[in-house]
Amino acid sequence: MENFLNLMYFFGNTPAGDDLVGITFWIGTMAMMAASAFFFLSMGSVDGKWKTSLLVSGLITFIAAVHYMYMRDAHAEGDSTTVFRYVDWILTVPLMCVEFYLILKAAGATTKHLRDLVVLSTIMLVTGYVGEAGLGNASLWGLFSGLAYFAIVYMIKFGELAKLAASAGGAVQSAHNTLVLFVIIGWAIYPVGYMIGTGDGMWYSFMTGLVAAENMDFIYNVGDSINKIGFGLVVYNLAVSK
Ligand SMILES: *C/C=C(C)/C=C/C=C(C)/C=C/C1=C(C)CCCC1(C)C
Repeated sequence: MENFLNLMYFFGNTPAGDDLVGITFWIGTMAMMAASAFFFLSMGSVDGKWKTSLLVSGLITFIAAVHYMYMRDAHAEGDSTTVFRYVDWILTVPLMCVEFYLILKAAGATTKHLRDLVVLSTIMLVTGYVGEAGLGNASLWGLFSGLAYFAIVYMIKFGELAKLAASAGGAVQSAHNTLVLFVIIGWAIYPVGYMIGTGDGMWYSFMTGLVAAENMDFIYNVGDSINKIGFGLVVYNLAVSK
């Protein structure tokens, strides 16, 4: 019993029933942990060429699980989660770029493609951090971030990577196309959360009128679960396809 209680302490205190953000940090931690175990354990049963892709899927959700524990505690203390959030993203989003590269490597993707994606995602996140942490005008820095986001979408949807995916065809092409959809639809959740969280006094303050600013973390948590676990499942699906 004592050990069980210690274990529960490790997972943290359960949040109050009406604390939606706290509950999603708590459930998010569990979901990311479960997904990591699934992706790591699946490595043993897939073709050798996909093992690294599954390893990366597991690392993405594992890194998020660890940051969710910190964010859950910070939230429970009433502290800001912004630094943990962006440290998580600066590690996991480049790993998502690695997934695009690994999937298309056999079709001719080069480390230059990977570098371009990583540079763009770093610009997207660093400029977003400046705006969200209040180090600069949130609207202006959010715009810079959005431009880098569009450049990423362009690269994978219309650029060379899209052409390589088309040349590969079959399961590789459809996995690439599904990941592209995650980036276009799933990643678009984040700028919405950002506008809600930073809307005060901005031209987009109507967003905060729709959903209160405190819900920014809730929106980010939903986005993370969809995107991080979703990305991993697309890769898993490719790895087990014939
Ligand atoms: C696992 C975490 C992921 C996939 C995080 C993705 C984050 C973004 C796509 C963030 C984008 C932003 C903008 C496009 C503009 C406003 C600032 C950001 C950083 C929220």
